[in-house]
Formats: sequence, structure tokens, C-alpha cells
Amino acid sequence: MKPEILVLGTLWTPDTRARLGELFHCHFLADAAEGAGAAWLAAAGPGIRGVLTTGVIGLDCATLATLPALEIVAVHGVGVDSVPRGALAARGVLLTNTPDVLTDDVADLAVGLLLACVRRLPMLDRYVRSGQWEAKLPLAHARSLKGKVAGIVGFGRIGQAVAERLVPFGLQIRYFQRSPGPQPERRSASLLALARESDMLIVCTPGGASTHRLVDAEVLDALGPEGTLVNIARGSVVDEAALVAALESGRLGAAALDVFENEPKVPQALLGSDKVVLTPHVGSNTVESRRAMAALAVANLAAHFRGEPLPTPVG
Ligand code: 8YV
Repeated sequence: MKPEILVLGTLWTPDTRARLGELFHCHFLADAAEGAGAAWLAAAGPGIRGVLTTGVIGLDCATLATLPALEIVAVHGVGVDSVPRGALAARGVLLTNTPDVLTDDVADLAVGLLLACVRRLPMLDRYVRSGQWEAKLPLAHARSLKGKVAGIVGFGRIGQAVAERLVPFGLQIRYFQRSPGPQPERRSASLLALARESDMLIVCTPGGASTHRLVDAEVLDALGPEGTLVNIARGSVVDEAALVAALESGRLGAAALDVFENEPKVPQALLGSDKVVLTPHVGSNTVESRRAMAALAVANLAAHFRGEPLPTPVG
């Protein structure tokens, strides 16, 4: 008998659904009738041994409580901040994620956002399309990257990949993370020191309680009126209200954001601001990364149910 799994979210391609169907007896929560999710879960829950979920959806404690036979949670994504790790560990439920396969695409997006923000690409696009160029309206100068300092918040796999990409632009790299990391000569003494020393901060650190609103008003003030904030990590790492206030008052120069505190809700003040570049949490959203992430998440589930070592366990 195929193991029963619960699949959360709607980003599964036909290929992935077909592969899941070959290996498992799948319960897709998204297929439950509107408003019938709780009853549907109560019926399916007792038989479910595995969960496949996205990095954003994760698994909430209420759903976890409906799954008494749960053995493994496979997250399609590198971040596991939406999963109650303590509760899973207490029940002996295994947890896997999909590191590495998305690193390059997420790092590419960080660089793209930085360039788009510093060179004001969305605004220039609007300038051309709206006829302002033809009307010879004034156009302010953007800023150069060369010779500036990029501060990376969180120097793990993605932070290091971002740094590697920025060196050829002539940027100096500094970073901060709590634990010692590679290239210790580039590590700042604190996040505040990093913000003071940098022209731009690129947030690459994992989400979760330990990084909640790490980038606060004080850090944004230290980055300053000419500073740029890029966030491709988690919205929870930045105090969004403080960010809005800093941008509105001119205490922070600009921001490029792929992630937000209450996705998909974005504060009106950001939607209406010319100082920001906004993308809808798409760091890993390429055909290649998403295919590799799905394959790895499924491989983790399959390995578990075959009694084999997990390819990418968390912790
Ligand atoms: C995803 C992510 O957007 O990897 C992560 O932690 O945030 C993303 O890649 C997503 O949750 C896909 O499941």
C-alpha cells in the first residue's frame, strides 16, 4: 500500500503531481471544497504519514494536531521558519528542506533587485512608456555601484553567492551574522556596525524567532539617507513599519523587496512609493529551481518511506 501524504499549496506542476501519484496516495488540501478544509482534514488526517508543503505555507500547529500518524514533513524551499520545529521534534517527526538547488537563482534575484533599485529601472521604464522621455521631462541621475560597500546580513550559502556576484561590480563586501563565518576579515562587529559601514544592506538570513525584526529603525537609520535595503530572505527579518517610516521621512534612500511581513499583503505606502522596487517572493521561481526543489522534496519523502537516509534533513 502506498504511504498517504498530505500536500499543501498549489504550486505543484503536472509532472510533480504525476510523480507524487506514482509513489504516494496523495491528499491535496487545495482539492478540498471551499470551506470544507477542516472536515476534509479530520477525515484524511489519521492515515497521513507524510506532509509535502511549501516554504511559505509550512505547517501550522492546528493542522499538525490532525495528523497523529505523521512521520515526516518535506518542505519545498530552504526556509523552515513556517514549520513548528519544536513540536515536530517533540513528536519525533522528521523534517527536510531543499537547500543548494535554489541558491544561484535567489542570489541572481538579489543582484537584479539591487541593480533595479540603484539604477531605478522600474521608474525609467515608466518614464519611457508614459511619454516623459519624448516630452523631455527632467530625469535625475542614478548612483554607481563601483567602489561602494555591500553589507550582507547572513553569510550562509545564499549570502556568499550574492557576495561572489557583487565582487565583479567593484563592490567591497562586508557581512554580519552571529556565528563566525568564512572570510573573518569581512565580518563586522554587529549588525549596526555593518549598517554604518555599508552603502547597501542585502538581507539573506533565515527567518524565524531569532531573526525577527532584526533590521529595525536603528539599523535603517545607520544605513542612512543614501542607503539601499534589499530583502530576499523573509519579511519577518525587517521591521516593515520602521522601513516605511524611514523611507517616507527620507532617513533611508531606497529599498528592493521580494518578501514582506504579511504576504501577499504589501503596505499601501510601499505600493505608492517611487523609492522601492517590489517583487512577489520569487527568488526561487524559475523553471530550473522549482523543478529541482520539487524533485528533492519528493526524493526526501521517497527515501524515508523506503527506509533510506534522507538526502537533505534539517537539523
Ligand atoms: C519559496 C522560499 O518561495 O526556499 C524558500 O525558503 O521562500 C521559497 O523558495 C517557496 O516557499 C516555494 O515553496
